[in-house]
Amino acid sequence: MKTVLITGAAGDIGTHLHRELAGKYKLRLSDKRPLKPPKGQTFVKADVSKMADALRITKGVDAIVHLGGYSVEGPWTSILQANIIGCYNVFEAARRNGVRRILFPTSNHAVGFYRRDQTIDHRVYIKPDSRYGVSKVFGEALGSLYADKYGMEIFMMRIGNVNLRPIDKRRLSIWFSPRDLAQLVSIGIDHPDIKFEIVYGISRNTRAWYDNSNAFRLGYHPQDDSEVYAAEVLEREKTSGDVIAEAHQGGTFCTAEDVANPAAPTRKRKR
Ligand code: 15L
Repeated sequence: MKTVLITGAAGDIGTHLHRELAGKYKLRLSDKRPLKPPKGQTFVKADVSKMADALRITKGVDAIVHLGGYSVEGPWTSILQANIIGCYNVFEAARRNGVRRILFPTSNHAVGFYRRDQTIDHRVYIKPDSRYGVSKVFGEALGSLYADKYGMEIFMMRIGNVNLRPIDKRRLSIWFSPRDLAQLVSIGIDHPDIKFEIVYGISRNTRAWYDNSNAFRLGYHPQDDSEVYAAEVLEREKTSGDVIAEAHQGGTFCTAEDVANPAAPTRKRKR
């Protein structure tokens, strides 16, 4: 059984992922927040913005799913620390420890300034919609470098929105159910022929803005479609009056300086 490190395991995506992958891999969970690991999984507390921590947690694993980071638009210092320095440390620690395979959750916000009437595939030029989106593009570029220069195997998932159900109109296009997430991550871990791939992390949504043929080529067969929830979602939907947000795939990330941080919902943040 492969040993897989999941960083950011206490976050939203991490929680869905380690529940879905339980029993399939030997999971080593890591986060800077405390986490009680489910039976059969281990937990190591670590802050990957420190290289020593990154080196410690990446030792002896077969693959890394690097979810740890600042997950929305926000202050540059937080993004720099978590998504630029932290991301570099994980890739570099993996290289030094001889770990070949890294799965990186880049984001729909790396390409969020494409319009909603456009269909894009994995080859389009990047169009980040936020500082956060730029930090995800940094991760994509770093992955490309580590694949070409060091022969590492890098699987980039431009993730939409992971949730039990799609929460609004925009998310009908980018919803990613937990079981489809687990399937795509398993392909990223187990596919024998990964050098550097970009795929979209979404379910088989009727309203998708992505041509996800690269994921399908690698064997992805998503089971869920947000359309099942469309009527109830659209009934609740109110227009925000933000024409830029509503015209572009990245939504409010295209205009907001700060998007509510699910990891710290009550804390006041300094700029
Ligand atoms: C993301 O990249 C974020 O990490 C997540 O919190 C959501 O905001 C998601 O995008 C989204 O676009 O819904």
